[in-house]
Amino acid sequence: LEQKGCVLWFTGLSGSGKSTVACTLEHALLERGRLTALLDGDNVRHGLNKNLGFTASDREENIRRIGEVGKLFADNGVITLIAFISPYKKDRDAARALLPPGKFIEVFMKVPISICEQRDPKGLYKKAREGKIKGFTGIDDPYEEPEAAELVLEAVDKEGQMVAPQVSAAKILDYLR
Ligand code: GGZ
Repeated sequence: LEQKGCVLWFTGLSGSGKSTVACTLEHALLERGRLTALLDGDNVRHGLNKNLGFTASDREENIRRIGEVGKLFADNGVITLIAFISPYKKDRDAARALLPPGKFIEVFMKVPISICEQRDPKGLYKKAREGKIKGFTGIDDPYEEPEAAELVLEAVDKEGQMVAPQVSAAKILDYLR
């Protein structure tokens, strides 16, 4: 039996569409009979990592644990979709180093902060601008862009149209093939 486990590591600002694209891709993979898992803030920060906040060292520990969990899933043959801001390059690279070459696929959701802020689905950018949230990524906390991501997905196409999650998911599927 072929083992197809890997980690698809989505990185990008809050509101860049990481979870949305990961969820769309997961559905497409399930339709194709693949074994998948999806880790994101909604299922990890409320459980495994509920003792962690958003300081630099807590974000580092958040990503370290998620990287280790991703390795466990991937080693067990699961296509593991991981969607966290993961703002620090060194932390993403440490997660990458846990896996054999080719088994860690970094997907950079390259969305300008202006678009993330317009979307603001949870009103968090507004709160950050008002100073009600301190240390918000992209406002008063860093985001280090990937320099060598396997995939770079942009929010707007060459005609200036928003890219649908299905289109981004299809690009990742092509890459996996
Ligand atoms: C960034 C924050 C913060 C701060 C709460 N900075 O849009 P969301 O709500 O659902 O995604 C954000 C999520 C980020 O958690 P991650 O685990 O992905 O971050 S990291 O990888 O940096 O550890 C946002 C919400 O949590 N959130 N406070 N200060 N995002």
